[in-house]
Amino acid sequence: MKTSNSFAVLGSLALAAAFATNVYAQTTMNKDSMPGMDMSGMKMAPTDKGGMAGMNMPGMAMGTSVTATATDGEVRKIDKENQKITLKHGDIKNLDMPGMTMVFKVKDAALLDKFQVGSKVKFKAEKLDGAIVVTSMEVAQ
Ligand SMILES: [Cu+2]
Repeated sequence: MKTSNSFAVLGSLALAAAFATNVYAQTTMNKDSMPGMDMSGMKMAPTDKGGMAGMNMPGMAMGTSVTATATDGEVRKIDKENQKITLKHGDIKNLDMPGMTMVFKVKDAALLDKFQVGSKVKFKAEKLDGAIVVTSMEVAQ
């Protein structure tokens, strides 16, 4: 009983945090803030043990800049006409999505010019208007 209650609370907090993430990510996309982004993304992971720690996260996150976490991926297919890319990706923490291969929309078609099938990339994906969109991507070193 107790457990399922706190899960429900954690779940809605995680949702609220994810929503805030989307809003912030659109306004803070410059590369300089990447180290900060990674940190806040990790703190927000709703899978951490410990309910108390989980309760504190959204408040902490709101004080700093909350953004999408950079995710590792590999390009499987590029569809410039439809502004889509197929990526084999690792866990996308800000979307609470496990690793898989899937098609993403890209925010800007020009983003696709830098990559080829087989490129190893670091990318950020966010939910915009119900669709999961790659908002930034760069070749992984
Ligand atoms: Cu996926």
